[in-house]
Amino acid sequence: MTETAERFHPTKQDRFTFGLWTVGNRGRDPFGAAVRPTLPPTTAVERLAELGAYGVTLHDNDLVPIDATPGERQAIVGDFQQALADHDMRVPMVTVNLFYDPVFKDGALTSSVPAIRRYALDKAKAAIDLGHQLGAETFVLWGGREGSEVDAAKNPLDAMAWYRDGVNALTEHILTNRYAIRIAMEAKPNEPRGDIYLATTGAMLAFIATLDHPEVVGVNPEIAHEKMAGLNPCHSVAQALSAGKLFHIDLNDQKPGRFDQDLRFGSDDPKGAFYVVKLLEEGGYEGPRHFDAHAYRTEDMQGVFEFAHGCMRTYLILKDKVVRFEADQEIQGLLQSIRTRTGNADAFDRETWGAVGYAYERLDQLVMELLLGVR
Ligand code: GCO
Ligand code: MN
Ligand code: MN
Repeated sequence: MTETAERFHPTKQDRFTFGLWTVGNRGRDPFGAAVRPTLPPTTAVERLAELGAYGVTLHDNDLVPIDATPGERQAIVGDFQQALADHDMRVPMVTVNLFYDPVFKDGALTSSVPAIRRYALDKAKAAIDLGHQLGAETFVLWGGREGSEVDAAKNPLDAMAWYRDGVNALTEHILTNRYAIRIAMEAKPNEPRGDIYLATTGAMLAFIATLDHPEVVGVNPEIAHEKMAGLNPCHSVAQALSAGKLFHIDLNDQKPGRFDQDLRFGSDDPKGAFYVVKLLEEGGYEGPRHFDAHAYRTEDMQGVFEFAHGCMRTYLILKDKVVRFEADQEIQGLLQSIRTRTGNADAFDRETWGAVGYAYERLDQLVMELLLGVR
């Protein structure tokens, strides 16, 4: 290994995790078929462990098919647990698939059909049970189909009430069973629905305050989803952190204003990724660094693991840049002088402060040079 490779080599202490669906993504899109073979969950565990990951996360149906019998389920989960033990891998988060099966085409917890809402709730409870069995501390709830194209079809006030009832029932389930699990709600503005309810992390935070047990519910912001909404992910993550609600995070990248790209972490906007890493490392976030992204459709399986390795390496390189940022005398001096530029608060002079230059051009250029590796 070269010196740089060793320096940015992921280890268990870094707590990097990947969804089974990320490295398992077969490159299917609305215009083309799968380009890669199915990746068995046990192989994903093995390969990610080799790369230095801490664990994997999963939807119920990434592991257990939706139509599995109880016996089949037991065998599959047993084999999977064996693979986890063999490779010293954890499952810190599980989630539920309430979007793939045709039954959910007009929503799951917000379906206007009571029987579908009940089915969705039972499926989510079973996924929470699976999470408990696998030792997960977080249950992510992403309402991919909770939305609409036709607002005449469903009163959004009813949808909010059904959504609230659903999440309340899930917290009841967790509390009654005394599970050490918290729910993390994930927002997305659109895709697969024309519009998804509670479109941003900020909207989720406001919704959580209306629940029966808000203390058990936080958020799982995703970089790409905030960007799809035209927002600054760092600010969304900061709002969640400062509310004590950053229970989990989905790291990836995205060009704003496009379809859901799920790009390798930091690959589109390294500077934006730097500020997210800075926030996580300095803001007291203790959860796993979870990647929810996938390899380009051009890649074979080697490219998939190149992608996974790249996510972790970029995180570690940016983490190193955070240390350099704090140690950089010119950057720190500039920050200090910006704050104290013209004397004390007692002699406050409005016009002087109005005329002052903040030197942010210099500051930003210094950060650019730090990130580009010439500082
Ligand atoms: C997406 C979402 C999903 C969720 C996952 C967890 O845009 O498809 O980000 O990947 O994170 O389903 O519930
Ligand atoms: Mn996600
Ligand atoms: Mn996503």
